[in-house]
Amino acid sequence: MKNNLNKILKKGRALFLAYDQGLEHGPTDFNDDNVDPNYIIEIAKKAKLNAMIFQKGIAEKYRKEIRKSNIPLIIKLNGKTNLVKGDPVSKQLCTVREAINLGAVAVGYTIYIGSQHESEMFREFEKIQREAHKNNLPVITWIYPRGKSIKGENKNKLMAYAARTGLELGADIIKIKYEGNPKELEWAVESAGKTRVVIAGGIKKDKKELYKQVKEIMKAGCIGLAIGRNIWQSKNPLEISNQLKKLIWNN
Ligand code: FBP
Repeated sequence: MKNNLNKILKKGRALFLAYDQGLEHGPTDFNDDNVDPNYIIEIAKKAKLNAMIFQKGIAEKYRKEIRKSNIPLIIKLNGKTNLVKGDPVSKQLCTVREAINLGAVAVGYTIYIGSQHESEMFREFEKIQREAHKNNLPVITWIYPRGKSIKGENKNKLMAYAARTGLELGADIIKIKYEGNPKELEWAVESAGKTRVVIAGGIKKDKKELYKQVKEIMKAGCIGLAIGRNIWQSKNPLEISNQLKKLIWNN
């Protein structure tokens, strides 16, 4: 595959702005400002972030504004609401071809390892990965251990399983959650081999706590973050973005 990762990485590192929470959690994550996709596009543009991550609907409706921002677009190809209970499954909502036509330079896909529906997502991902690579598009895979069968498992230990799954399935970048143990995260990065690792932000935390975690994340060998709420729920998203950039690139 021709390496198009340079379109979304800078000096091998990344700060991606995630904004698919409207589907995943509902508008409960939003206020009057950040409910508007234009607010997110402006943050990405002003803070010169590596890329923005949207679902197909936002990519379509805000196409003009996204193009004008000159910030690379990553389209998330699957998704789900949190209204359905039980073991999660996230199915494809947009094709690789549609994503390319909407201007995406990379695509994203979530897999819930441990879910009883894991194999359905594996099957779908396998086709997406092949088509994306045929078109020189990097694939970012959100890998979150979920479901009844992982109850009681050590979340820190599962980071490495998630990371390794990404390598085995052919992801270019995997996005995992940091569970707080730096040594286990280092092992996860090692387990991911040549697949790069970025970390999700999670619910909005105190700035100091966030910066401390990012230092640990970078020290463990991750290439950066794919983060949403901690930036766009902040009263000062540009200040947070600039500080995160310092921690990612000056480390
Ligand atoms: P945040 O930084 O806001 O946590 O976003 C990261 C992310 O992976 C989003 O892309 C996604 O919508 C959300 O987390 C899913 O989180 P969860 O499945 O834990 O509710």
